[in-house]
Amino acid sequence: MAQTVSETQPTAVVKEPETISGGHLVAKALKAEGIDVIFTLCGGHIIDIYDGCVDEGIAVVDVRHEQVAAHAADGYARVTGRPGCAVVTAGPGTTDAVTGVANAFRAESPMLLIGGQGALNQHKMGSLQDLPHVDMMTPITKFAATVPHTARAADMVSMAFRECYNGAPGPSFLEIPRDILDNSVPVESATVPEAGHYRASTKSIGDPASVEALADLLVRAEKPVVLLGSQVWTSRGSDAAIDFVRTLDIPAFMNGSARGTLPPGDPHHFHLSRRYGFNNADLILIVGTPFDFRMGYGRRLPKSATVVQIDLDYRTVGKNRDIDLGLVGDPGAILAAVTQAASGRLHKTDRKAWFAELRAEEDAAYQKRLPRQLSDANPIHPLRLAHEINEFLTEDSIYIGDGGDIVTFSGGVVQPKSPGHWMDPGPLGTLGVGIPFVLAAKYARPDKEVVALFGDGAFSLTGWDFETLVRYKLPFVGVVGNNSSMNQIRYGQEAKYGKDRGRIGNTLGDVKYDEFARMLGGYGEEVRDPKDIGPALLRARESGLPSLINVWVDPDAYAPGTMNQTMYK
Ligand SMILES: Cc1ncc(C[n+]2csc(CCOP(=O)(O)OP(=O)(O)O)c2C)c(N)n1
Repeated sequence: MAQTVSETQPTAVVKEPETISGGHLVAKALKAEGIDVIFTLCGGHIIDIYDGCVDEGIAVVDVRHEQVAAHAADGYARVTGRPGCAVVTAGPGTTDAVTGVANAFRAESPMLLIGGQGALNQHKMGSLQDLPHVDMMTPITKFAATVPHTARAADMVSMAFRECYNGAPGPSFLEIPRDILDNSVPVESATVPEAGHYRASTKSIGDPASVEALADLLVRAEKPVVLLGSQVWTSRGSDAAIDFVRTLDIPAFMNGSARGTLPPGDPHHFHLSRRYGFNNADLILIVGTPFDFRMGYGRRLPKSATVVQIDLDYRTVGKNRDIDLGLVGDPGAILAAVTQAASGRLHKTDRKAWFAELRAEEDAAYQKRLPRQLSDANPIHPLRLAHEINEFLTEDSIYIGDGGDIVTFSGGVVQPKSPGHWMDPGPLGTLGVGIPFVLAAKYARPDKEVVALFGDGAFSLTGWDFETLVRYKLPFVGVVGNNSSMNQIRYGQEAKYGKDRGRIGNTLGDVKYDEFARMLGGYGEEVRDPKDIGPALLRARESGLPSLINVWVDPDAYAPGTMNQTMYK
């Protein structure tokens, strides 16, 4: 039998180098970061990343608007403590995501937005969807860059994540041209940073002398108060904060994401007496929240009090209001160090009168509001709606507020029962975060119940992604406080220009959001009588579906914050 050439003459085998594409390198770096899901809306520029995600076991959750993808990445970071990731196409995909990135920037939420771009060999030639994305993103991110070579794709993804944690956390942006994702390079030429090996793990307490100085101030103080801000939750310092207020016996107020650090009813939890507390305290400790509009830029703090500020960001400490002591570092680590430095040196009984004074203020404010909270009025008073939602929440309910006046009302009444169970846009005040935050929260924590209150205006901005919740089988209890208008703005217009000229650009149709929910495959009910709110919420919970309870609320009831226009002061 004739022998073939290969059998008779062994030839040298030239082994082709193993190669990997840019899209697959990106996915490997995402995996190393612990990303298990990307939020996205598809486009031809980014398909190679999807293919990489398939190999790495990263879920691809597709939404109906890129703003939703970016807000979901922000929300995912808030809920998990790990950065979120959104992937969008070039041009309009990236511009659509700008608001989500901007919101994460002001809220100090770590996330990576990856945007597509035209191929490098068509650079500035007018390719489809070409825009100067990096220039656009630079002012609203901690880091924005283009990936210039396929071999750098993974390394630069890891770099972008590292940059998210420089000081106070925030978003990064990477633009990756189409050919960079499509091309392949030899595996050995491309660095893929190893999980857990490309950034520091330090949680800094800053200067130990400042920790001692703060401990001394707190031991000596007779009427101290502490305001726990969002960074307490972002840096996962809740346990340290709880230990701090209990060991040092300090009344605590909470704002933003730190709401729920202590549960309502806890002896150290105060809520309605903040103004009184600040006005009468001898020591005010501000932790992880800036002196921005929510704090009246610090101007409302009395000159007589000693003011101490702790923040992750050096630039925030002492900004807008002079302070007596400033500490830069990780809020949880600093609070733990201060607790240790001060413990055993306190005379708790000395503060009994101060606690009693604050509690009396708190109770008086609550009693004053209670009749409206329990109002049987028809149309429904927004405070009654907030009251019913508060009664409905359990320790496992993550509460999301997305709206104007209706959410301002609820902020005073709705109390999350556990740390990290409160989500609002943060200081950018972005309407439309609600549905994306529901998506992120329920996807990340299927064991939790998610409850969201929307203004009808706010819901309309991103409401189509209710369909995404149906598609991914993510049940939640949604409530639309429907006043057929953008009331928070309407109030200011009517107050300034009168009833006739004040209804410009702020009225909405009488939309039945319950029907909208049913049309998309969810659960929906309409409520006009206050006594029906509670049972409707229970039925929504039991439906096991994404739901919207459309509650018609009184369009002529306004929150005090709206009437005083405090957000502009
Ligand atoms: C994206 C965005 N657009 C506009 C605004 C300005 N704004 C603040 S409150 C508000 C009205 C919101 O109306 P709705 O959600 O129905 O709540 P309501 O005030 O009626 O209770 C508007 C338009 C904003 N904060 N965010």
